[in-house]
Amino acid sequence: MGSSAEQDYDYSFKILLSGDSGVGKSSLVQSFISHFVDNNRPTLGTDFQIKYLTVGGKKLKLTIWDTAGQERFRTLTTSYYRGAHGIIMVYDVTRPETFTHLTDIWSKEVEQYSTNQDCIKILAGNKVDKESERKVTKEEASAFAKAKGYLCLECSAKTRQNVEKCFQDLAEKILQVPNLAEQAKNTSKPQPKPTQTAPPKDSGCCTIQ
Ligand SMILES: Nc1nc2c(ncn2[C@@H]2O[C@H](COP(=O)(O)OP(=O)(O)O)[C@@H](O)[C@H]2O)c(=O)[nH]1
Ligand SMILES: [Mg+2]
Repeated sequence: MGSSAEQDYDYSFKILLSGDSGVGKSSLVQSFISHFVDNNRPTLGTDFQIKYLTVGGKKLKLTIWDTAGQERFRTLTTSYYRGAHGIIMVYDVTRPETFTHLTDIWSKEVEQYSTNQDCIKILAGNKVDKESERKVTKEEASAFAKAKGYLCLECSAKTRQNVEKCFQDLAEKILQVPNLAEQAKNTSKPQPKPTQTAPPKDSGCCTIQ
């Protein structure tokens, strides 16, 4: 995509990921951005990545913030959450404690630090490719999501199952919230160029002699 096309988006959304270390947050972002998950790649100290997406005929610029591993010490703070339009809350379906930490800790932190009260959250149960090791049921996850008003799905960064859908559902829902959509509108989108062209230099037609 060329640079002029990249500015040609209708909305810019800040999306971020929350949840325990090792649940697959960075892998989900990688899987979404580049369709490639390197199992040996450590969590990098990245700040954000950008992906363009068209949803419902609208061109969206997603700025996706991932943690740099500081979630291990539970030190994600206001600056990380500030201005988020959508939050992906990730747990590992094979590790029940990662789900409990979401319900008991991360969801509270998200509520406390989100500056957008209407911010959309999606609960993502990752690693469903390890079905035989599953410890968290779909039912308990969706009951929690329903009680909190979160969207929810299960996914696998490894097989890419529901990865695209996760970001798409989130973006779709953000677009439906007038406050969020308005705030995220691209006000510097280049206007269509006027069709008229300037007369060629020295054409003489308008030159006062
Ligand atoms: N089987 C499986 N492993 C995954 C999946 N997503 C991530 N992993 C692995 O889980 C580990 C932690 O992933 P990472 O993305 O670093 O987690 P983060 O700490 O939440 O960012 C890595 O070894 C990944 O390869 C998945 O969907 N399925
Ligand atoms: Mg990570």
